[in-house]
Amino acid sequence: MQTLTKTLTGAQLIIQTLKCLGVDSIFGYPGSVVLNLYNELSKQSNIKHILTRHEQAACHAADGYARATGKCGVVLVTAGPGATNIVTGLANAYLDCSPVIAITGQVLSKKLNKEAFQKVNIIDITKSCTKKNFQVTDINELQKTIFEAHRIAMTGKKGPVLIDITKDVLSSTITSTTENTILNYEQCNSVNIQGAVDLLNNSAKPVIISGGGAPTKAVKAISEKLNIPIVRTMMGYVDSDNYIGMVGIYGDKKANKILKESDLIFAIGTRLNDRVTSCFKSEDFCNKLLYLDIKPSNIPAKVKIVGDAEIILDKISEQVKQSDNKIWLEYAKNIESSVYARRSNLLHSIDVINEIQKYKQDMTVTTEVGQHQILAAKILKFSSKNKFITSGGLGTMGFGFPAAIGASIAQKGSKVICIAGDGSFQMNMQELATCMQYKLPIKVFILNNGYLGMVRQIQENNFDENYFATKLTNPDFVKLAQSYGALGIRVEKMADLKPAIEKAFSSDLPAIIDCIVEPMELIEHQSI
Ligand SMILES: Cc1ncc(C[n+]2csc(CCOP(=O)(O)OP(=O)(O)O)c2C)c(N)n1
Ligand SMILES: [Mg+2]
Repeated sequence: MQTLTKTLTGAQLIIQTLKCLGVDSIFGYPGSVVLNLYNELSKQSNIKHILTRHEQAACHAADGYARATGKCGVVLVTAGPGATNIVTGLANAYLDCSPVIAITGQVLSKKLNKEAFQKVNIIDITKSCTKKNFQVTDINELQKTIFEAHRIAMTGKKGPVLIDITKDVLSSTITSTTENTILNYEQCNSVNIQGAVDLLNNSAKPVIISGGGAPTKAVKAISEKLNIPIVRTMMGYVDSDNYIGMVGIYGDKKANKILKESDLIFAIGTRLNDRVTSCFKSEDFCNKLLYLDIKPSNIPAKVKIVGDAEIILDKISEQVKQSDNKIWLEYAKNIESSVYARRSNLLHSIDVINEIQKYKQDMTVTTEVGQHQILAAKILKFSSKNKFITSGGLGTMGFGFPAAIGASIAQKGSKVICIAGDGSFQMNMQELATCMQYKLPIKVFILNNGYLGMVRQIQENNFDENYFATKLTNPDFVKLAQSYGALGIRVEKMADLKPAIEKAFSSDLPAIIDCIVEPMELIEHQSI
């Protein structure tokens, strides 16, 4: 509880309120409309401002910060193009349930109904990719709106909230005696525990699908109590010997196989989007689905529970009988994994990722989007959920590098690895300048196949190898790194890998390791 009794400007009030919410970093990009707030930011040292080189990157960095810390990320941009540049970042955070507060500057309130330079209706634009958005035109609404935005971003299914603030609010003043009563988190509701217990008690071949919203410890506990094999989505993290593999169209064959053979699918903390479900017949899937998530969904299921998975799994665990699924679990564990198909003697992405696994220790890894992302998600092992940061729901090329900036800032400038494709990296490679400015020793491994590989793979399989608009003419990434003052290293064969990784990891500079890999590499793909 904190009481504010000073006369403050809107700009000062925003900073006070964010500070009170525990915000220590803001990712942003200035413009005249928000300069008042920037001026106040410059006068204090509690909140660090990180200037990116593009607003989209600022939003992804705030998102990466949120995923790395579990706290709310904050992005601050100006009106008009500043605001529209964060739309992809908001949609990305929205689909992956990452809590972000976006503050956008807006033209003077008296101009809202007139033609004005840089006026866009960011409220209408972002309605469908934020949990909620607010426009503040009155300083008396400012503080409570920020608290409410934070509460919404951090509560239930987390996600981005936008606050559009008119320029006059930033400079007007308020004498406030506002009390901060922070956060009353929602509890679970509509709980059909008995239905879940009955399904589990009567199942001989259950499987858990663990998604990005599943509580790691509680999933492990119920799986090990009942001998239930666990598969995960790309966003899921599993810490259990009962883990079988990743599920879905780019998943592991064995994980999909046991899902098909199971008699009960217990899906926890996942949206069950088509990346997961489209390799199963809908009725096969839904007829044996027990679905637990914090947000109501319209996917048909035998039993649905809406609420906090941790609390509900504990309740289910208490009531369910010790079951006898040992034979099923052993069967699931012993299904043979598919063999990775090499296409040549050239270096393959899988070689690079396997080598990174040997050296990465406890470093956070982010990825861009494409074949390299799927391979990283399947191969790399982590000590905790927030160590692997990837764009699951939106699949946003250009996310991984700025997300690594957010994660590195969250970890006080620590080394963070970004596994990138040559296509994706070029969507936000200007952020090398941000890494240099804030001395962030991010190590970007570009798996350079000279293609938009994942799309090229679809052309190979479905469009008679017509590689139209997927072949890339790339810059020299080593020279690019060097031009920013970063380290640039090229890897062309297996023997180059180890020395390159050692050199990159022992340096405090940002580094690009340009790994030239087999252009025609394929990743495992499954359909019905
Ligand atoms: C912003 C954006 N544009 C387009 C796509 C469609 N897309 C998905 S993967 C991919 C290719 C990515 O190429 P690259 O980064 O080189 O990765 P690779 O698959 O080669 O490993 C494309 C174009 C996307 N996901 N995001
Ligand atoms: Mg590529």
